[in-house]
Amino acid sequence: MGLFDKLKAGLKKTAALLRTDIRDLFKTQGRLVDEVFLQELFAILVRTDMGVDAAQQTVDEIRAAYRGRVVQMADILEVVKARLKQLLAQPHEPLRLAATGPTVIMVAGVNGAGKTTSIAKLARYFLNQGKHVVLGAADTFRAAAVEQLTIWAQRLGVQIITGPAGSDPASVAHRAVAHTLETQADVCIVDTAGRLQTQQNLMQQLAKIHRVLGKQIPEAPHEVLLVLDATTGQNGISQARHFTAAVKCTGIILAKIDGTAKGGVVVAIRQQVGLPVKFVGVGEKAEDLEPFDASAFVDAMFDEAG
Ligand SMILES: Nc1nc2c(ncn2[C@@H]2O[C@H](COP(=O)(O)OP(=O)(O)OP(=O)(O)O)[C@@H](O)[C@H]2O)c(=O)[nH]1
Ligand SMILES: [Mg+2]
Repeated sequence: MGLFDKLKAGLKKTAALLRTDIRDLFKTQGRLVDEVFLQELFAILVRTDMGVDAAQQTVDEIRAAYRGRVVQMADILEVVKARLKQLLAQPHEPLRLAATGPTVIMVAGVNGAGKTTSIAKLARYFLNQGKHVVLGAADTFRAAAVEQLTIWAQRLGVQIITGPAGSDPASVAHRAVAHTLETQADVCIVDTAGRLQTQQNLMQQLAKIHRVLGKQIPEAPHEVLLVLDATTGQNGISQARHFTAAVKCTGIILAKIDGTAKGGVVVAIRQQVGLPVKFVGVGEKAEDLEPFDASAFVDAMFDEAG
């Protein structure tokens, strides 16, 4: 499957809902743009979870362009897509890699968001580029978490550094980077816990891991990727605020976009969280990770709406 096809498959639920909704809007050939039409369109856009603000801006633009005129579906889609692409625009930022020596990536997010799976996907992404990858299983809170990452490491054929359950996660992270340096691997990806006894403990732990990595390699971690679960909708926005308060996150991986019809949430996230979306997760397999591209994303969302 090509990149766009995979994205399309990932956004199938969102596109299907939009397709039905937008077709309903145009039951007759063409439609008069009046306040009733604009309200209906607003409701459709809000249902994608893009946020009231983005939906309002889009509807305002359509009102300004077409009020009192009869339009076809294609006219409306063109304006909606252009506006969303504009709202999603971000500096083209691929992952920041170390200029020399290994790149260290720390991955954070609430429990169940998709961290461990996303790490496997990132590992696959780097392996595809011929890079050597080391994983650090610094989620020592749950024994099953280490097991899960170990299974991925075996499947992908990459090295993994673990510690006993309950041991200091920062020490696991430290050993993972040490191993990366020793073996001259290219990338070290560090998994972290999504839940501890308290939220405060979790945030302190993340901050400590971050500090330890920075002591080993001055620029590390080169990326701190926050994994958000698209199926929890705009919850992700408040999660992002909590995490960025504890560690400086550098980008978002929006996981499980395939599990929701509310793919528009990426717009709300982009608008309200000052972080670039670097990847979207489109399934449970290691290859189900797509670099984020605003234009392709919007096209896939509205695929076949016309
Ligand atoms: N459909 C789909 N499922 C996903 C995706 N990413 C992760 N999952 C699933 O979501 C569930 C949780 O993923 P994990 O990677 O274990 O999440 P985590 O953040 O590491 O969870 P904790 O370690 O408990 O904090 C698993 O069943 C994954 O297979 C995705 O992009 N699409
Ligand atoms: Mg995990």
